[in-house]
Amino acid sequence: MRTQVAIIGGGPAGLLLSQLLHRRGIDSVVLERKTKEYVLGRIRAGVLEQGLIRLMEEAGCAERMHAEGFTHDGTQISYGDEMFRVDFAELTGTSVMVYGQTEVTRDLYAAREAAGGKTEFNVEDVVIHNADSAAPHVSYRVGGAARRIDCDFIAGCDGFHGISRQAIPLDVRREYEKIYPFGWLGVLSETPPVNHELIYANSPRGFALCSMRNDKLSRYYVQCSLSDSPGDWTDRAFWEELKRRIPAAQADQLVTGPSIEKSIAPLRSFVTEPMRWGRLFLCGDAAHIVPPTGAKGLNTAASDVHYLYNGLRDFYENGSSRGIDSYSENALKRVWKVERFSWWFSSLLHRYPDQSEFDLKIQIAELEFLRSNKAAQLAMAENYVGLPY
Ligand code: FAS
Ligand code: PHB
Repeated sequence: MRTQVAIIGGGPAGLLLSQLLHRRGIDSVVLERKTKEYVLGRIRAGVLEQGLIRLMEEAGCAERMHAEGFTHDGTQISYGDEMFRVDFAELTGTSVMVYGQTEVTRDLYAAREAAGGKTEFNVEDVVIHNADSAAPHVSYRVGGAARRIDCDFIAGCDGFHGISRQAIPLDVRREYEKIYPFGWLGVLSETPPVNHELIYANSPRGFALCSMRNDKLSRYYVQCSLSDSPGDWTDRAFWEELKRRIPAAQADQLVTGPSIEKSIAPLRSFVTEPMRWGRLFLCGDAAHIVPPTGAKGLNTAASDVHYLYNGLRDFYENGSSRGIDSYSENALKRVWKVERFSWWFSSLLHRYPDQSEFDLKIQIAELEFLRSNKAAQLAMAENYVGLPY
């Protein structure tokens, strides 16, 4: 088989890139290790930046998002029984959208299918060949049969546990990592959200987050030990712990119910450099990971796609390699700013085992400063709604 762009990974990064390229008449094939149902079954991000919203519009996939998504003009931040609001709309003139990653991915799959896009599921043994040549190819197996795709370019959109990053030689690749000493236990429940906006909660017992997917489907998280597993937490234990970590007024309003999904995500900051090697370009979690505190994982996959899509367009439409040659540098400039914000917001809200009494005082002082200072709120809001591409 031959295509212009071979895309490894059928998550949001790979699908969005494939759909955008298709809209410009550029051919791609998506290789996905799992089934579509498995990909759609993963419960992940919930907040979209304006940049991703605009890309979904450009991809022709934004109708349901605009119909069912919720615009959020601000967020609540609580510490103990104190709570204050950061007003994104007033400070930045823009907002974010609450619309689950599952739905973004569902819309992208629907668009690819409607366009007759080629996605191979259940692929195995994907190997990247000759990425540092003008004639790269990808080999893989599906249903036991060996396959090969000859292409002009390869987009590694296969997430943190994919194979693309490893295709960049160790003497070329630099990796930067910070592992956080805790995880997030997440619960999805068919209950009305406790608040119409998100609540990011700092409490002496640890971080909590009150989020949602719609007015009948809530998403909650509590910081948990890395040694925990979802089975260690009954629904009752989760709800009782969540109530201890949010202000009493909200805890009293909390509607609990059976969990329909319960999972634990470890937290890490991770960046690999460069994000390009020859004709191979890394996108999304394949190149970088952030703690989910700042809701940046999915949104930074989107900004990578923006840079790569426009670079490939420039190559095919104008014969210019300027966009693909500057891809890694441009993407990494924004990635590191997102890493900084996600690290800062995580440091502000979580309890760390090695925190001293002084550290805890500084954390509260930082929260009080954010509460009282418009410049501090503007800096937080500009990062949260999404830095410019
Ligand atoms: P993805 O990991 O979504 O997709 C990669 C795809 O490649 C997968 O479908 C995988 O099956 C496939 N793949 C892997 N290896 C392959 C191979 N060898 N061959 C073919 N296909 C292969 N972000 C937030 O903003 N908020 C959150 O709350 C949040 N929660 C998260 C919870 C968890 C458990 C995880 C892991 C991530 C979470 N994230 C969150 C981050 C997440 O949303 C990612 O940023 C987002 O999925 C990135 O999209 P992709 O880069 O497409 O990677
Ligand atoms: C979510 O709704 O899953 C969510 C929202 C905001 C975050 C992280 C996760 O920062």
